[in-house]
Amino acid sequence: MSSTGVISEVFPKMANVILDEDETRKVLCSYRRGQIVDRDSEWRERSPVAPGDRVTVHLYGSKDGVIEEVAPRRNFISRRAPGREGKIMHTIAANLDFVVITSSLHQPDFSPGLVDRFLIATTASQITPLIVINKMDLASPGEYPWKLYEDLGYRCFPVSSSTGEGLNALKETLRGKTSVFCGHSGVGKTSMLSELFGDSVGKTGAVSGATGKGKHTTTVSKLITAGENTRFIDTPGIKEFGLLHVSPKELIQYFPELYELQLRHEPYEHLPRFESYLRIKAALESEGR
Ligand SMILES: Nc1nc2c(ncn2[C@@H]2O[C@H](COP(=O)(O)OP(=O)(O)OP(=O)(O)O)[C@@H](O)[C@H]2O)c(=O)[nH]1
Ligand SMILES: [Mg+2]
Repeated sequence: MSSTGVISEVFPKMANVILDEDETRKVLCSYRRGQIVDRDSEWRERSPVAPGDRVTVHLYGSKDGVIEEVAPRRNFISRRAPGREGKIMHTIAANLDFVVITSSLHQPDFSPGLVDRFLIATTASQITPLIVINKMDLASPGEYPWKLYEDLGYRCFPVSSSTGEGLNALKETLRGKTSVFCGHSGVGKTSMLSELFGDSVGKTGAVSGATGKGKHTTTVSKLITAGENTRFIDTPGIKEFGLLHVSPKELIQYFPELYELQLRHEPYEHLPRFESYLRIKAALESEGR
């Protein structure tokens, strides 16, 4: 018997699929590499399916099946697969309305470098980014490191999973949409999702007192349905976001405020994101791009 559904979690050679006909039913399905066409001429997929992929499955009994077909993606967000040689890409999630770039104000400190890399990737894949700054309960008066992004027109949500501050506005925005929550380990992605949608999300873990970094508590990305067509994907904290398809020469176009001045032959070195632009450019150059 064939059914349709959405990929929830991906393991080596297997994936959990949530069935359309009954969202409470998860089926563990096998997949084969060969059955999925290459989506990119330059980069090979680390895994043929990603959370959010729409699939047709053949069911064996009530709990097992095999993936027969993967539907073309509306969009997807990918990065260079970490720890792999060659042009291997890791698709974080597919068929998205929002990429929620999740950071914390402290523990760990707000990281504009990672925000900028995600903004480049969401621009390239034409997915709307939302910037969330969690742990606002740790703020000193007047702390406002995300102002720069608000001034550039991005939607920012300062929140606290601990006190609940700001969560209603975020929840309203996510209603009826599919969103992936990405960011460093320990910023509070799983805590926030549990506050927003209930306790079924997963384990949370303390940030190391010694390094101020998270301990990679979430280990596998997971799509969860939260009713009213609301879906979200919790992901493991990432250390780095290696960009695909962006050359050092084109990079400035992803910093529109710098690019605009460059086109007018005006100086732009004084703008806040100039340093970040230079750092990412140097990284791309060192990768030989
Ligand atoms: N002070 C404060 N701590 C928070 C807040 N939200 C989460 N935390 C704490 O931050 C730590 C990390 O939270 P997690 O939800 O596990 O973080 P994560 O982003 O899911 O981490 P990974 O799964 O490793 O990627 C936990 O000890 C939480 O209790 C907050 O709003 N304020
Ligand atoms: Mg987590």
